[in-house]
Amino acid sequence: MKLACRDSLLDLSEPRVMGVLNVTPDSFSDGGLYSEVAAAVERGVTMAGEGAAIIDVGGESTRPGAIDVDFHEELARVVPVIEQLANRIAIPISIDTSKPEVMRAAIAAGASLVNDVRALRDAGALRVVADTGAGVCLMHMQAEPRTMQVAPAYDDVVADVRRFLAARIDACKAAGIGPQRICVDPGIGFGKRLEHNLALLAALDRLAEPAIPVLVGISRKSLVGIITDRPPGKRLAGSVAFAALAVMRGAAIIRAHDVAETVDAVKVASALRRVASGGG
Ligand code: 7PJ
Repeated sequence: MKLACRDSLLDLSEPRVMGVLNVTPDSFSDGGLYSEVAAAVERGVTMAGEGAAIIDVGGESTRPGAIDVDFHEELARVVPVIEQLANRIAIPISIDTSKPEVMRAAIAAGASLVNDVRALRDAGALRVVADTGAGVCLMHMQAEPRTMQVAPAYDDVVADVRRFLAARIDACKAAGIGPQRICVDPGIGFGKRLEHNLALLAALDRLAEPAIPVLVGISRKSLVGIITDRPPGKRLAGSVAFAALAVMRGAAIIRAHDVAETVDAVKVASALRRVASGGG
């Protein structure tokens, strides 16, 4: 399996890790630590050295309750980081945004993958990805970050998410974005209770047709906190355990803050998955 991102083809024959690079002052786990450009760039270079296959740069917090960021401010945060990082690392850089203006500027600065928690539903977003040849991660979210954890409800969460992702894949294809450029994500914690998150993780191999890679972000999230009774800074072991299990369930890309540890867990799970699926 491969993911086409502009002029590069990301090899997903082995599962990969996407390193999270927040350049937001209010991200719940990094607390603005990397808000300064130089520090953010160094952090990205470090994650690439630790084995990340993608660096995901985000300038807008999507944590539950987060306030919308003005797009000028988001641009001012992410563009310099992407420009400098693109000169330092050879792996694809993704831009975590829903705003078409930010997507376009980030791609011009060197990003080749759009990671959109709104799955390109904002006006003009499909056009930017279609025009630029960027890859895209289509994520499911119920409601909006400000309200999504108030009362998440589904008839059948797996069927609902699968239907949503299939509709967004169709919208991409209609806009001229080929399936080789698309990966999908169930959006763990985005308008979901613990039981919804667990049902989706148990059904990762049923969320899309087998040729479409599945990306999952579990790192430090509240489901890990609920299960292990740990605050965000103490969720490494729980996050890494989930990463390994998500790979066993078919995940192609794991989005994580703790890259070195997650890379090891993903390698271990991948070795076992190969044997379990008869691949030797
Ligand atoms: C995700 C994301 C995720 C994708 C965030 C956090 C919250 N993008 N952006 N999937 N989560 N594709 O990192 O905890 O799960 S922001």
